Amino acid sequence: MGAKPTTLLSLEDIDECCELTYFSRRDIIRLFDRFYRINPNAVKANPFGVRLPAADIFASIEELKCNPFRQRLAFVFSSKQDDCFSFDDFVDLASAFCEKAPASVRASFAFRIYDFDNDGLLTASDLGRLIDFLTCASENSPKLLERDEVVGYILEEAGVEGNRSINEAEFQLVVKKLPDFATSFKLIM
Ligand SMILES: [Ca+2]
Repeated sequence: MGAKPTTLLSLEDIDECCELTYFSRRDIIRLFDRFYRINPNAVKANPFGVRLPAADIFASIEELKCNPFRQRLAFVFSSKQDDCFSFDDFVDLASAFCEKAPASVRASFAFRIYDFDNDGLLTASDLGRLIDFLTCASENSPKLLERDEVVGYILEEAGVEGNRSINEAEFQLVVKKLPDFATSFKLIM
C-alpha cells in the first residue's frame, strides 16, 4: 500500500512549516494528510514539489467548494500563479485564515483578495465587484466572508466617493473598527 503520508515529512520539514505559519506540528501533519489525500500518487512522488490544481484542492474542502472567492484565492495563494498549489501554498492559505492568525494578517490577505485588478488599491470598481460576489453567492453556500455590512462599512468609513481608492493601510484601519472581522474572516481546515 506504500508509505503513510506522515512518513513523507521529516521533522525538519514540519518545523520549517511551523516557523513560517501559525500552526503546530500536529496541525502541519493534519494538513499534509489532507493534501496527500487529494492525489496520493503525485504527492508521494514529490511531496514538496508537486503542484495540485487549486480546483481539486477547493473541491476537497467543504468550506471552499462553493466559495465565490475561489478564483481570487487561487490567484493570491498560488506562488507560481498557475492555478495550482504546492503543499507550502496550501499551508499558506490555511495559515492566513486560521484562528491563530492576527486580524491584521487576515485583513492583509482580504485586501489582496478584494483587489480584483491587482493594482494594490481598493477602488469603487473593486468594491462593486465585491458586492456582486457577495450578493450573487448562493444563499446556502458557505462563504469565506458573509458580510454585507462590512462592505457598507468599508464604503462609509473610507468615504469612497468618485475615484477615491483605499490602500492597504487604510483598509487595515477600517477593519480595526469591525469587531466581527477577525471572527468572520476565517477558515478552519
Ligand atoms: Ca484594485
